[in-house]
Amino acid sequence: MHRMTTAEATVASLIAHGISTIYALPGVHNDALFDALFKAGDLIRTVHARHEQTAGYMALGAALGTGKPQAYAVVPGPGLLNSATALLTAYGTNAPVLALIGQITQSAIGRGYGLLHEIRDQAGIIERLVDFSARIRAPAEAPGVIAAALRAMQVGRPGPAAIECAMDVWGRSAPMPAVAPPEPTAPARFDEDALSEAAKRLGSAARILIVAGGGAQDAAAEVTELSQMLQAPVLAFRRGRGVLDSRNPFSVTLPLGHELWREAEVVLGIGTRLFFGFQHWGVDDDLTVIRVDADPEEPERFCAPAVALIGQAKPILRRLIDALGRHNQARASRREEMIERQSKMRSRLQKLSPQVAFLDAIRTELGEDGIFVDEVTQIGFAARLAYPVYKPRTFISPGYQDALGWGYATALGVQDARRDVPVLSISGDGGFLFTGSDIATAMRHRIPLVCIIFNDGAYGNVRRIQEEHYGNRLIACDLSNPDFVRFAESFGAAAERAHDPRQLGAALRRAFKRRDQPSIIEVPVGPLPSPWDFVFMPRVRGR
Ligand SMILES: Cc1ncc(C[n+]2csc(CCOP(=O)(O)OP(=O)(O)O)c2C)c(N)n1
Ligand SMILES: [Mg+2]
Repeated sequence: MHRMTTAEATVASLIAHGISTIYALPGVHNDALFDALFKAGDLIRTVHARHEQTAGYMALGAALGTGKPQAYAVVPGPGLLNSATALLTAYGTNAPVLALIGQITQSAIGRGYGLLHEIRDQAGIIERLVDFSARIRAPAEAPGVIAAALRAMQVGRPGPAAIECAMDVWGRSAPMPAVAPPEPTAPARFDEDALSEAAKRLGSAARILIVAGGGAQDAAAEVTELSQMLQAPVLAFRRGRGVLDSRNPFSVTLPLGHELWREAEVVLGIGTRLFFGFQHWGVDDDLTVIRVDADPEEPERFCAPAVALIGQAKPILRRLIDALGRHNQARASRREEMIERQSKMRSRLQKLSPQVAFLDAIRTELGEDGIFVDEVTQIGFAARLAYPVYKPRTFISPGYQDALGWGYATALGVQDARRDVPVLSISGDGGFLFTGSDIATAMRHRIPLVCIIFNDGAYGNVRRIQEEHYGNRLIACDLSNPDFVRFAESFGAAAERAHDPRQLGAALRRAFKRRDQPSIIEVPVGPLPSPWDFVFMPRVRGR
């Protein structure tokens, strides 16, 4: 036994669980925590940002880029609320992000004194944002609370957790045993009956569509094998992109997925909500739905599936593949059919050719392992439909929150955690300035992120909707912007302007060579063609 403060025990527990970086913004409530981080030396890095939103998003980006738990620390009240969008997006993307949040002194909590950063019912607020939340009330509680949070973040449906600790409790000390390493998780149990039922139904069905979501990112090899065995195309929209390599003709995005949904006898959803199918495209009695999901509640949400396999996708699919060896019928190749349909779809997507030309330049320069971080902007919308993704976790997308401004900050976290590969962030002029001031963070921590700002001088998406659907009554959509090149240069970043896809390619080549400093490329654009016909498509089944 030796004496440790709550903060020291917390930091030791985080380290024991493999957390090696804290994204952070300090303040008086967390002084003892930061002192413990200082004392931990090289065992844990502290990466401070210029806004709590960025600290939260960086932890989110690091989690999505690595698939491993990540943490951030902020002050209570304003610090928590500033980071709340990142927590919300972590929840929506099932990302294992741990928020460490300060609190006013323990005895004052709930009394309404109006202390610095006091917020009414902080525990209640965080409880609604995440599935696991707790307060550390004494030094001896720290290892147990951290372990429980890390477990909750990874077992079942993954997701964020939040822990608060009062400013006086962080510094309180007590004799403590050495922090124990995390307990190994119990091996998964399989529902053998459900597995063989799924294998039988899949094995005897002719036209199968696999839909991959974010929960399939760690099962790329298994999904690829299943697709081949079943001659089944694999549909992904945002978070499942890259599970099946886009160079495989069976890898499809939304518009071709819409056609295949109409034709399918069986849909196999893997780590996906099947949102577009259920909400937009429809179901009927001729469609058998089979679900693989870590969350036992998810498969029943929209409509009851024929079979639900609950657990991590990778081991379940491995077992399913084994079982299919006994049940799968002989199948004619659909390869030629898929090649032809892909080529027709590419011609249809030429409607978005201005966006696709920029995406082609990006794809060429980013290289095989480079990571693309999506944003809520015209090029992002087109990327979800037409950007070829080669590997899992190389297309990082915000999922259903689609929170404008997530891009640059999240990409900083992706690049910080994945220093081994180039990372590209795209933003519109609108989204970029949410966190563009964190070029300072990229400079401070030498994060070599490359960001392209597609500048149309507007919240372009909003503007086009007002033009097309509201009689051109334009309101709150035109923007005054800084000179983005001079803006970036004023931080010391490398910056240039590119006017067409060829110039963009050359600028990217220069930027990806700079491995010790961030780069910004501004691309001035005019209005771009609407992607929405390829996203919101009519019902094709049922009523
Ligand atoms: C947090 C948040 N606020 C508002 C919106 C609504 N919204 C969606 S797209 C958009 C405009 C985006 O503008 P910009 O980043 O310049 O991209 P562009 O459409 O011009 O390419 C807005 C305001 C949103 N998605 N998220
Ligand atoms: Mg814009």
